[in-house]
Amino acid sequence: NSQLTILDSKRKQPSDTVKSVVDSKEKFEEEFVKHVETSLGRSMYNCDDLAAYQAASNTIRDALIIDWANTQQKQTIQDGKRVYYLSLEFLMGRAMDNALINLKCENNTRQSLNELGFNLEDVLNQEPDAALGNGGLGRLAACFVDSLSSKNYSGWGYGLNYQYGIFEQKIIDGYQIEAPDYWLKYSNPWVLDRNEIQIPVDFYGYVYEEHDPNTGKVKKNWNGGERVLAVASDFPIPGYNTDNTNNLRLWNAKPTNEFDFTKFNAGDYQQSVAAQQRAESITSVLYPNDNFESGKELRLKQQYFWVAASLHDIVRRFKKQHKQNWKKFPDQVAIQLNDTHPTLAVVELQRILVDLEGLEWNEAWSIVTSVFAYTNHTVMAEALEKWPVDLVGRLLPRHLEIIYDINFFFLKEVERKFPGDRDLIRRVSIIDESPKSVKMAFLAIVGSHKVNGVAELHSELIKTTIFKDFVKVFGAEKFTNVTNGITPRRWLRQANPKLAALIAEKLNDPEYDYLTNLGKLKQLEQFVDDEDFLKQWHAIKFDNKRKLAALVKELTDIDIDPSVLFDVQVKRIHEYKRQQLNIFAVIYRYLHIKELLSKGVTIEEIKKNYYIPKASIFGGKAAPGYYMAKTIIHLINKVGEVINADKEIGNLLKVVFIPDYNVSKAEIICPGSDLSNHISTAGTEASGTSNMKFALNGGLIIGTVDGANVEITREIGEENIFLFGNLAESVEELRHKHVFEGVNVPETLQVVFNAIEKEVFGPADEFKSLIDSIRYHGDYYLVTDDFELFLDAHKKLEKVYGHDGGDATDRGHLQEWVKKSVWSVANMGFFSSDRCIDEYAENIWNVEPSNQ
Ligand code: B1H
Ligand code: IMP
Repeated sequence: NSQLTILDSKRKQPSDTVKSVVDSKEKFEEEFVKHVETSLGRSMYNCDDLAAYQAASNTIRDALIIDWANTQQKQTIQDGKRVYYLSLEFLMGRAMDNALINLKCENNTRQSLNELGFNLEDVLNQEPDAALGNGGLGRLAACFVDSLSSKNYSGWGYGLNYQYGIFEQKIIDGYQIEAPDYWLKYSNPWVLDRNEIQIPVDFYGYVYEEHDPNTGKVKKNWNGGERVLAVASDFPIPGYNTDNTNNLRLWNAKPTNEFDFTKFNAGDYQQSVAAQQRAESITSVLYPNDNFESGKELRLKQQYFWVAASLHDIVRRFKKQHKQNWKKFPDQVAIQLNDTHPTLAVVELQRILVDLEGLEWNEAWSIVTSVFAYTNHTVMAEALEKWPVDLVGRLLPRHLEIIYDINFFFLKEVERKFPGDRDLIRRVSIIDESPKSVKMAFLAIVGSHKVNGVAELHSELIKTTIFKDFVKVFGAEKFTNVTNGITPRRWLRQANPKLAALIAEKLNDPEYDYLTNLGKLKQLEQFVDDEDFLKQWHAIKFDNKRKLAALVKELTDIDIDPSVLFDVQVKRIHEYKRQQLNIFAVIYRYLHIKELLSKGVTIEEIKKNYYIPKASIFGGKAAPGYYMAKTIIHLINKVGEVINADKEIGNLLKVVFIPDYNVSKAEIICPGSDLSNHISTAGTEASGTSNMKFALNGGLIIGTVDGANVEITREIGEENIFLFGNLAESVEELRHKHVFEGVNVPETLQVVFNAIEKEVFGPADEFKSLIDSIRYHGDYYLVTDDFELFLDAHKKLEKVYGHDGGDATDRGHLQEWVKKSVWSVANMGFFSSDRCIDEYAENIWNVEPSNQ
């Protein structure tokens, strides 16, 4: 370590010039102008908002890079255990606003930009979202890297740098149309391209045996047939209130420079260039499926490319300091598998240790299983990865052999523990016999020392359903729970600056330390009877609703009145998430209102005795190949067209579909909702994380007893959430009943189906499959069973919102609602992703934060 000591003494200290840009306006302005004139090659006279965004980002980034380099050096010198979070998705959203907040230089930057003639919000709005993820799973990874940095852990993320993120959703004639998201149109100031970090990754080829004369043993070798280079792009991840700045390393696929002589000799230059170009296709596009596996060869290629490059990098870093002292590897490295997508890493590490480093199988395997841990995010059958044996064998011939060996030794162990239980052995086998395929979740369990679900209910469910046999084999201790969380820096401070400021003031916490100690929110309880405070709280919510209304107007040209109840459901469109239940209830409400009006009941009487005015706000993307989800989007839009054009209805009811829901829109939508829907069929939503985002911003929840709703209820109290619906334990029986006794469509829902079939919302065939799936195909998601319970829950909550049945535009009566809102926020501390990371660190990774 003497070399390290020398390095340490020589390492650059944060240079005053760069570091001071975050502290001094003069310095910021100087650096900004320098970037405009040199990095961008423009003059201040033709500097538009986009150029200002780039120059400001470059300025802030320079400061960040110094922290980043120091953190890496410090971590290297401290030589502690590092955590690696392997995720095929990182849904980061925008970087600049987040950096300003974590570096605590928002005010200075705002003022500097003002002095230079720019408005901070306009500048921030120039940044495209980094949308390298589908939904919850990818955003969770983004919250986790924020917490790893903010809580002073040494933890890196590894993923892919897709050229195209999740598609841009356009709504045309009420249909979803997908447009490519080429997010790297302009150079990205937040990335450092590490062109010097190049790792060769092989595919295809063949395995051959070699006799080692020294040991007398037969050694397996893999000769790859196609080589691609993995080149690193690094994204610095600033922590809040700390210099600790970790790294998110995303790989790009590039062609090798190695020349294909066979093709050259054949005189086929064009062909050989085409083959080179193909290499880049590996990281060109994110697969746009949420909770669904399409099983495409290119997807498997992405997975191997990514895990091979990441492991090579991790092993290289280890060897740099510990040579081949492999016994130490599990003390230095913890790797978390975000779902089964990186499961090949288990096989790759075993291959590295046995084939390349010459370890004995058992020694290698015990290292492998101490290093890995696996997080399961779903129990839905269509999302569980199974790769055809043929495909794996062709793409990765040596890996398939190793998978078979892993399975062989595992099943031998099962046989030893449960002699003669042939059926158990068949059930837990990693290889499915028909069709012959590799069950990735089983491989991940066998290759890990811990398996966790993402909310209590979900973690219990995996133990009693899909992984039941593995509890028997490995014991229940191998299975654990880490309930998901969200980062309060982005989801409170950044999304809702006014509420964050009010909280800081009430907590007497001018430095906003509560953002890394979210349990402090509890102190808000003491203000729940303070009239002035409630008024301030409500005024902030109203202001946020105004902002949301402005966004809706800008994107859809629909006017919604900020004084009505904003009833929001934004998330990926999926039958299990049940946007159809929500829109059917909206239709029912509309039809009922129309009926009342036709009987001479006045709008005022309806508001008083039946329905308070509300706007139903939807948003979310459907996977491009998911017909039913697209049908739901179409129905929502068609219903909106009819209701919004109905002059009689006025502001009593509006329906909007916000196109292209993404992270930066969520930052406006979450603070602007009164009520949000988390209404999945019980037992299907593993956790949900937007439920937490809405509640942390003072919105109330209507939800089923599913995922993290259960723990949110426990924390905030059941009087502060509107729960309804059948419970997870009844689902199987109800499904069974639907199939064998038929589906019973309640009268209320029948009215809705009739209206759709009478073409009130346009051609009926468009929606036929949706109705048929319920009426004739077993209503798998229990829409019929929960429909009236959903209507009842609405009646209850509208009483609270409307209180004495009065007009909701009178804000005085909202007090009961506002109190629930305060009460919820005060008890949301548990759902900080900082708490998740601490739990992973203690129970799974066995690492401690460094004392910064
Ligand atoms: C979640 C996925 C998912 N669970 C496969 N599973 C994918 C599965 O591209 N694929 O193949 C993509 C995504 N995503 C979500 O994870 C759960 O549905 C949520 O309930 C949970 O909150 C989230 C984070 O744990
Ligand atoms: P890696 O861990 O080898 O990938 O290094 C990541 C980054 O941290 C490098 O680009 C270096 O800038 C920095 N770094 C890592 N180890 C050392 C060290 O021992 N001395 C100085 N810088 C280091």
